[in-house]
Amino acid sequence: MNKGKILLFALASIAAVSCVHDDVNMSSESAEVAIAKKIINTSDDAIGGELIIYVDDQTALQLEGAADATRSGVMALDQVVAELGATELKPVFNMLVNAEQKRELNMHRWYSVSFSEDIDVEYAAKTLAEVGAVKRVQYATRVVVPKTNFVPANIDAVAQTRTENLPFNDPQLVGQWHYNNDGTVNFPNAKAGADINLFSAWKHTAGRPEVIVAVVDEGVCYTHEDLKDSFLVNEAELNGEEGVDDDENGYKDDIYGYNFVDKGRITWTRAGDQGHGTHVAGTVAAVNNNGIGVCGVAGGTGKGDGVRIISCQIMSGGDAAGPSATAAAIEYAADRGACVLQNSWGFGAGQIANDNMFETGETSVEVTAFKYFMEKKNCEALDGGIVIFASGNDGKNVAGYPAAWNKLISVSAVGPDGLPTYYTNYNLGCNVSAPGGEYGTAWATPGCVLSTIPTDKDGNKYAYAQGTSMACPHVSGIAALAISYALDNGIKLTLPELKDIIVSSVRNITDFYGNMSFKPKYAEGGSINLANYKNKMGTGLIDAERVLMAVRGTTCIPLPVGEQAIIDITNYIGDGKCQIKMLKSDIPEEAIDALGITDYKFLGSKLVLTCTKPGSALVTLKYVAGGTAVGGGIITGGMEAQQEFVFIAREGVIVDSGTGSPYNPGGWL
Ligand SMILES: [Ca+2]
Ligand SMILES: [Ca+2]
Ligand SMILES: [Ca+2]
Repeated sequence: MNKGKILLFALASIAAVSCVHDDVNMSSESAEVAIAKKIINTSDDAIGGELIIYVDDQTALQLEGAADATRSGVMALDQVVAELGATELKPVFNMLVNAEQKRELNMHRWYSVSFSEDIDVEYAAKTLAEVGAVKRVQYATRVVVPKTNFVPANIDAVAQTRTENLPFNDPQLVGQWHYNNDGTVNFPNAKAGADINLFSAWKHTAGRPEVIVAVVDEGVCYTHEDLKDSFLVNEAELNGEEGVDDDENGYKDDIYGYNFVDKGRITWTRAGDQGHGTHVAGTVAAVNNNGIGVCGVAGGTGKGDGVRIISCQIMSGGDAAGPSATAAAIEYAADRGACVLQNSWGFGAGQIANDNMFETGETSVEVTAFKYFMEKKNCEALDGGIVIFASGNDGKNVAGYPAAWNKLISVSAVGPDGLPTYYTNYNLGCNVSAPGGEYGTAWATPGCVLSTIPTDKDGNKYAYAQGTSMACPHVSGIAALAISYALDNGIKLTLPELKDIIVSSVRNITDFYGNMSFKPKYAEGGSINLANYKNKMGTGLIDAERVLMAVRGTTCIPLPVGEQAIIDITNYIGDGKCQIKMLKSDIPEEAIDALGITDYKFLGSKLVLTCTKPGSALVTLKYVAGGTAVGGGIITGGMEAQQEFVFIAREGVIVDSGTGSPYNPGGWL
């Protein structure tokens, strides 16, 4: 039967049953408007054969008690469902787990309606919206599966001149410039410091297994040699029966996560699978210091102490899940205990115009799922879940959705030169930057992000890739480190506090574009105009150690290596003008060793010192608050006070986006 025939048939049916529609008493014009307002998104890019509806509470209750899954007992709805020949009317969310909290968020009111793909989906949406019990109708718009070129890593072929001691023994860590860039990576104008400053962050923590990161992506290869020990394993399913939901959580055999596209086990070997999820997961949680492969941002120290991941598979064989399955994947992440949601996926930039359109009266099925994730407290150190997104690879001055939504952190990408990558989205809706890597035609691939892939036909298990998809898991890993560090120190963070810490713990990159106006598009020819990106790469380049020190409440003082530095404490205490005198403090031996500090002395409000090697150290500085001497005895004077700082010495780029730094060494170009 062709589409036209079905349409005509359905129109005739509606005319016959219109007396039961609730909107029948309205004027036809206002009824049209009311119906249109119920419809979320547009049919552009929507798939046929599925719509998502949000019903009123009474109907939801009736549906829950209904014996037939396509019968609500609400006559108007049942008639439309029958007209559409719906094969399935099923709840989007899983009320078997944590039902009470889900009811408060009205999650029980979302249903997915499946019907023949021959039926015109716009017509079906309008017909459902005409039913009074249906409060919203959402098109099943699919996200764009990111197309990524993965180039197998052959570490021997990579021209690495790096010789400094690395913190862990993983052989390919030397190629992971994005963690700690000493400027030797084979990339034009590579800049030391264009990285997430991870090595010194690892001195504070490298993760904790209580912190669960959900990787919403393609399936993650759970047999990978450098990832298999990083999974949160569902023991009941691991030791249970095939085809049985052993832990009664609504999902059969969800040992390492769940495949929301094919409804079953995680997969990564279907034709069309790229390895995208495995690459992203490796950046978060490849096992550190195991003598194998690469490192992950929060991959521990080799003692089984890294963060744990679960795979929430929303892409398979080049297909993306629709919104109901995506929403269920996000819900599943929360129900399995995740407190970080890693998302390198989304709609194309501009496909959804603004926050109002995305939230649509605060109710779309994805928004409902995100709200649940953000509200669910899964970790003692954080009162909700943090959601991190890639800003998208459209090269546009706006992030795609969901990344652009103001409740989520979205990540833009810089290259090994610290400059924006040609593909990254920037400006509107972009919150923070991280290394995403960049291909070049002239020098192979070492400027890309190096991580894990499922074993390819040639036996490669590691690959380079570029994209905001690759930048995003750096921030997810850092969020996981922040939560781990808070757990270590008995600190409890609220979700807004953690978001504030992440977007404010950055180094300023765009002041250092120098006189360079254009940057070549190394991979595709042409160039990008850097003026368009100035101050528009979110707040700046995220810095892992600064994130941890912000969790601790300790101010960072950036210092150069190999030249004398003057720290004026009034830049950090007071407004830069107040009367503060430093007191002689002993700089701890540890700090002197870590930074190779020589010739330090206190002069008025200033500490003068020279760091001879890169590193970081905690230092407590003492000062007089009020007057120029401490009061006591026959002296009326100030009070002795002290504050802890962390000194961070880096070679090359040391850029402080705060107002505190008196240093402006080097510059970028
Ligand atoms: Ca299960
Ligand atoms: Ca099972
Ligand atoms: Ca490793």
